[in-house]
Amino acid sequence: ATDSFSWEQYLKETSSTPAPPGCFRQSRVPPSNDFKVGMKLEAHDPRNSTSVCIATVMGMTGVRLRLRLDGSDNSNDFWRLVDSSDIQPIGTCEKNGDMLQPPLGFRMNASSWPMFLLRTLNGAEMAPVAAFKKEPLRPPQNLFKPGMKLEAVDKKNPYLICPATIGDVRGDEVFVMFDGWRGAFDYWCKYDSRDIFPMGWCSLTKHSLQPPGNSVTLPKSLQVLPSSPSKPSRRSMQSPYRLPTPLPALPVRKGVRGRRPKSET
Ligand code: MLY
Repeated sequence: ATDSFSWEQYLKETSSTPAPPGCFRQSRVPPSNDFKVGMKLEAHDPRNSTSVCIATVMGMTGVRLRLRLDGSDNSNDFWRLVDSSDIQPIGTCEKNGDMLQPPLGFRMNASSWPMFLLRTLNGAEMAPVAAFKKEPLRPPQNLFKPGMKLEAVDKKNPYLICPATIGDVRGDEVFVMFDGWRGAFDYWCKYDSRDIFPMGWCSLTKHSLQPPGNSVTLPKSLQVLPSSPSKPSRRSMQSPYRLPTPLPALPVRKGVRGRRPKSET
């Protein structure tokens, strides 16, 4: 179902328009991904952004890297773009006169950090300097408007990028609503967030794009009958968005679900 989603058709079905590329802090021409699984680099600890740690590329999808901080457990992996300013070549920290830090939740005794670091870096494959791309500039202002469509990282499942809609705009922030998921995954973020992309980004960068969810409240006449009478499974929540008839455009209500978190990154 993942590859059956077509923006062209979906925009027609929802009579909507995409957010122009100039709204986003993303390169017009996506960078290349020159990293390899296993390479090491320096990364800001997402849970403690002032400290720079050693990270290993555990995997990648498109131009996004799945990273794990060395000395951390395997349940705190995070994703960064190859042109993120949160990552840098090994040696950068030292060049700046700083010290590499153990990650928050370092699994060993703090006193074993210097030796752990030495062993971690000894013989490690370091990501080449050329693999790190310059972070694009932020657009000078928030140009998003409610109703615009985009592709956005699902922060609860950060390996997923999904079709989304701008639900609201307040100052420097936008409310990202995930199409077909009834608000369960929506969030506020800064307009220059690196987690939001113009329509077509996934296809350009060979990242998979999830189809919209099917959790829209439809008139009875349009509802798809479940093939078996069993209770809906988690799996069925992910079924393709395809519906028997083109959907009427869903009204974009300004300020819906407008709970603002204390802070967002
Ligand atoms: N395991 C999750 C996956 C939901 C993903 C939603 N994203 C794509 C907005 C679930 O079924 O709840």
